[in-house]
Amino acid sequence: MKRLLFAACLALLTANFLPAADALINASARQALSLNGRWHIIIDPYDNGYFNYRHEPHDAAKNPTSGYFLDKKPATPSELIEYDFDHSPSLMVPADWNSQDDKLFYYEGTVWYRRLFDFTPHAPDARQFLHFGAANYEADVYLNGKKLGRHVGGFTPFQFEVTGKLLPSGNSLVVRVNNQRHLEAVPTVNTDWWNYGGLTRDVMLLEAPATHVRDYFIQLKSGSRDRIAGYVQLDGAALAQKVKIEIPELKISTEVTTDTAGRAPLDFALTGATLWSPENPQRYEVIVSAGADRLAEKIGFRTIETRGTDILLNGKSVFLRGICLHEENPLRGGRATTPEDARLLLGWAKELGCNYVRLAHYPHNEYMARIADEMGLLLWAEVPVYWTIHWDDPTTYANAANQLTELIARDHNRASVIIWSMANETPVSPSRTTFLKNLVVLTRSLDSTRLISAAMERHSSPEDPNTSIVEDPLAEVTDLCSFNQYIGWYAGLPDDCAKAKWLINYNKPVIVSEFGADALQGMHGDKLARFTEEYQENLYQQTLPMLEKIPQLRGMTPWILCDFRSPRRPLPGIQDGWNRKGLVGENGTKKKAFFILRDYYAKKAAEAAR
Ligand code: GCB
Repeated sequence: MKRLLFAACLALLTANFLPAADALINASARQALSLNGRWHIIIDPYDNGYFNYRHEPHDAAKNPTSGYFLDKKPATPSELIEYDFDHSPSLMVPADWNSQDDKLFYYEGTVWYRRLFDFTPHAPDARQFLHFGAANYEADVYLNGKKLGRHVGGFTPFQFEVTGKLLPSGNSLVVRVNNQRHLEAVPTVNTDWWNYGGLTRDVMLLEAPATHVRDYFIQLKSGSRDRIAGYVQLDGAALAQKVKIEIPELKISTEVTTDTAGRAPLDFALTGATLWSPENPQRYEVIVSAGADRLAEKIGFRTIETRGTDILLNGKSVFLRGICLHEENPLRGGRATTPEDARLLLGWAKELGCNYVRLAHYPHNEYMARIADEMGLLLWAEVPVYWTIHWDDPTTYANAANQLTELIARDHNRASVIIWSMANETPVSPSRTTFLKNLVVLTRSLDSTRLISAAMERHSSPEDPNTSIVEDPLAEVTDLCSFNQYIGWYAGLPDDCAKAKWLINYNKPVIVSEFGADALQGMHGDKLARFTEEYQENLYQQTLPMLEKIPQLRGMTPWILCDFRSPRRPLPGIQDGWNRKGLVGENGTKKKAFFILRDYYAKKAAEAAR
């Protein structure tokens, strides 16, 4: 009974996080009016535009006052309105606010954004959707003075249908974005990255035919190298109709009929395809059409599975030569938002000899996965279930489940994405394990074609401090055994690596999801002098052979490609608000350890080619 109640409660709470994963798939292929560019803003630290002076939300208050920042024009000259978007400053979208204005560098609170636009429909019966790539962390969206809804979660897309609500000219779109941290949120208050706020990803007004393709899942069937399995999902009035899927280069054309809910399973032969791999990231144009709607994009096909302690890519054992990444452009200092940012970061990973990247610690923008598809990089994608989440709070679970669902919905056609990660360094307890196991069940129900993991932890054996044990009940249900370890930085000195022994009793592939040391680029000294490039180099030199002693080792993602901003790192003259574990410094210069890892990966690649 208790369980039933919990489930019912969860269903209700999940409903509160709507829209969950109902954003249009392949949004960038749609007819779109870009709303990127300059938006007028009002900085509102007391949330004056949202709450009245009794601290009731205006949304709910009986007597709304003039504080409601909805771009209202005074009806009479004497009407009191205490804000004015037209004469307020502006910020660029997409971008974080912190790196655009010194005043906003440490800001955590509300900023109101306003954008005016005109609109002419392209087809008389078309439907329109306001689509946000992401807003960190909470967004309340208003069009022409009316609330469209709210979205919670800083890194995944959401949209609102606005059909019939648009004017030919002078539409006013107002968004309240709030990036305050909360204990019960996902992530919680405590992280090791910058809490960039704002409309951090593209904003678009999308148009789609009255009945259109909302979603499709077109990937190789789990365990098969020549059959596609998946589904198409329509949205609109004519839900039951024919949908065509074509892959012209392979001369594939197949038709399915959707049911009255607009859904049809897909199951057809993929003959003659070259499978996608990092060495040959072959993609094919896939066209999905239904009535007046036609969507196209390039999709790669590959399989990923485990057998014993091996990871098999297209049936062949693969070693994951990886690196961790934050979604930040160090050269500019701010959130990475553009295709150029993605190419810069993934380009450095390629130079390092990587075939794999861990996108830490939250969903990165969609360009990352699309460009990884194109460049041939395998990906680990993650949700911000980080450190000490409120495991017993059903709203926290609903929030995490919603963010995970939205991430999977957005990227489930990307060949590059091979791993969904549930969490990072979470302290083992019964309620934490239940929480994460529930996320695993959810993920398997949404996508049976990819591997599931989480960055877990190791601890030292009470009998022998040099023996590291990895033991976590979560590892019983994940496909990989992944863990972070910092021997030589947070635990002991690099020389300790030589004495290290491992006790990992899982017959699964092991991925070391983090190791590293801080080094200020250009700071030199003894190999035991903290924060020097030599210390970091020494740590890499000692760590790599230590990890090779793990028989199940099938990959690694050292921490981290680039230095990144973090308020946890105040050491003056060295950190200055940056986590310095990057292999590339804040100015783009490579540190000595970069070349140690590059040489190791060159050796691993040569071994694999033999
Ligand atoms: C970790 C965390 C990562 C931190 C890193 C560090 O274990 O997963 O988010 O930034 O260590 O530098 O301490």
